[in-house]
Amino acid sequence: MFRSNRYLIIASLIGIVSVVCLMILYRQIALTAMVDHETRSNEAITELLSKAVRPAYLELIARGAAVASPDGEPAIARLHDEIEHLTRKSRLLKVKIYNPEGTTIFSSEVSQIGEDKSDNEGFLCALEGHTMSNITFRDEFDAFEKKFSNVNVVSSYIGIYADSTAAGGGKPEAVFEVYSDVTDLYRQMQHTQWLIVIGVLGSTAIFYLLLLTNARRLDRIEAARLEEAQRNEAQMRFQASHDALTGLHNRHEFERGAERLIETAVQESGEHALCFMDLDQFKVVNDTCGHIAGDELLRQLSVVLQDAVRTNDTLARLGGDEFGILMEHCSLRQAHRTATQIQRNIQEFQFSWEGETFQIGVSIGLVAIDQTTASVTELLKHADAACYIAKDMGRNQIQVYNPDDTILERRHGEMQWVARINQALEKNRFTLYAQAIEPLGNSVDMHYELLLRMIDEDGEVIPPIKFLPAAERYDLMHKLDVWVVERALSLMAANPDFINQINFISINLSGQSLTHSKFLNSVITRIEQLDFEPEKLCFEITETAAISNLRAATDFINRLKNLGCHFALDDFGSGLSSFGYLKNLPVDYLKIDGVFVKDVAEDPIDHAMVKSINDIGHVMGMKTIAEFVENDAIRGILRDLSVDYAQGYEIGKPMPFEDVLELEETRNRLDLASGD
Ligand SMILES: Nc1nc2c(ncn2[C@@H]2O[C@H](COP(=O)(O)OP(=O)(O)OP(=O)(O)O)[C@@H](O)[C@H]2O)c(=O)[nH]1
Ligand SMILES: [Mg+2]
Repeated sequence: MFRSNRYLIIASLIGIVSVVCLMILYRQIALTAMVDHETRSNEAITELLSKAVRPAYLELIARGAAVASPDGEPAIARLHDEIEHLTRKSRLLKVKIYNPEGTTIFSSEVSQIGEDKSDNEGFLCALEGHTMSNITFRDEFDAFEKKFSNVNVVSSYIGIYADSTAAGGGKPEAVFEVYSDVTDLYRQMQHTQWLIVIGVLGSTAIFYLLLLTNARRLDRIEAARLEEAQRNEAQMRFQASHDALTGLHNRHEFERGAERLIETAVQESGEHALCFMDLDQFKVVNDTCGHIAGDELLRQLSVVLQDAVRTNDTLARLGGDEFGILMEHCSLRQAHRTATQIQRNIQEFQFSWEGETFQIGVSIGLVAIDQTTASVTELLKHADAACYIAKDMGRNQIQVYNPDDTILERRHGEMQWVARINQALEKNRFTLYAQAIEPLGNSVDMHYELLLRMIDEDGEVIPPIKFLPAAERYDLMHKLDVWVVERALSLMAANPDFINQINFISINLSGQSLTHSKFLNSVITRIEQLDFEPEKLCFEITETAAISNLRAATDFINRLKNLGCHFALDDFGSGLSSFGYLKNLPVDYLKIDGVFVKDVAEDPIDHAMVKSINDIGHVMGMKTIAEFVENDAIRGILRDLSVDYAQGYEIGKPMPFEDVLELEETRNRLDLASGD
């Protein structure tokens, strides 16, 4: 029951009690008023009556005890007749007369004559000069010669004085007791009382009916509000523990579950397992069909996963394309079987979006939860490490965590590099090297590629091979790109003479930066701020980065090309390599991957590869650049194949940008001198 109803019941009870009390009060007041009114009426009638029969009652008083046997007493009979005659048309039913000593000297009911009333309260009151009245109900009442039944009578004791002016002064000469019939009055009063009761109760009932209707309405509103509040609370509780996209548990809930399992493993010596999954190449779906498609894939995969787990297992989306399962009371062997089944289910699942179909792979890391598990953080770190190995082994693999794994050591090493890269970025401990790219034909279009180096705490130069894998793995490439672009543009703006002498400067960009629209805008703004020719800038992107972010890459290239910048496709031929993609990438230069170039003199296959890449590039209107040109023989072959540019130790090793500036200056000076 709701509160307003409860209040209404209490109010009803109070209302009923109030009505009853009011009725009792009304009845009391009405009775008192009626008796008062009747008393005054009795006094008036008695005064007249006493005057009329004074000689008769005085005679009887004077005779005193002689009236002991009233039957047949003529004086009494006369008085009786006189009084009856006088009161015939009044409401007086009975009259009694007492002498001042309290003896009944007359009564219209003859049998009462002679009774002693000297100690009667009414009589004593009348002796004092006051009239006392009482109302009583009689089921039978003798009045003169008649008998009445069910009557209400008011009886009044009234003192009669010889001299009416002495009333209230001395003793009365007689006391009259008269009974008047108030049955009709009393009935009328009761009738009125019932009318009031009915009226009050009726209006109260209507009032309560209205209140009840309102209370019901209020209760309904209150119930709806309560229901909504409960629904909101349940929804909030759900949102706090579930992932909004898939409806699975979220990371927070998963970690709580893992904590519980670690505790039970200690207490009950139980064995549980954690399965960590990261989808393979999920980015491809996002990049080719958009994020909405990616989201839909995640949703559909959640259903596939849900079907594969037991009801008491906890399945959660841990973030991005990562999922986790807590397998309760499950050995590693059993967990491996489930993971294999999950992997099979995911592979069999085909995701279709706007005519394109994708087959998804998943890399899985498995870890046991037992007494040795130290904490949730460590557990997740191990699961992530095992998944990393699964990725490293070629993806779509299951790897059980083993602390002795050498790959884990490598990963640990990478983690340390992450800290060092961040520190170096903070302290600006990076520098740019430059390597020459020389034309192989008659052209004089010399240009340079800028290469990143880290300077360690002791001032040693660290080659990129040491820190780039960690930067790539832990999403730091974009930060490095931001640093490189800013530094390169500043150097170029600060050395206009050098820039004028060369064709352009190449800067490498990672796949991560291609998808950053903010980055693209900041590059454009910076080029405009520094006020140099965008034609002097060439961006190199790797074939793999461009293909796996095809849409973003094409957009990126087009916007900067509109400004005048050039683009080169780096390491072409080594990656996912499809000439088909090339048609979609509006680049100006094609850099033939060094792996084909370095053995081009000895290996006919490499020779054929270089030749076909070069031919295709030319057909598409691109210029070609061969990397890894390490000796003159290679340079000769490339020239024969009509490759446009060469880069490698034979042409020039990478050197600090400042050294290149100096070298160019010296060369210029020498050129000028020999010209003189
Ligand atoms: N559609 C969609 N994409 C997301 C969401 N959260 C993260 N991603 C994307 O998911 C991708 C996950 O990246 P990774 O797992 O590192 O890359 P991957 O392409 O799956 O490659 P590997 O895992 O290395 O095989 C990133 O591109 C994120 O932008 C999301 O809620 N919806
Ligand atoms: Mg992934």
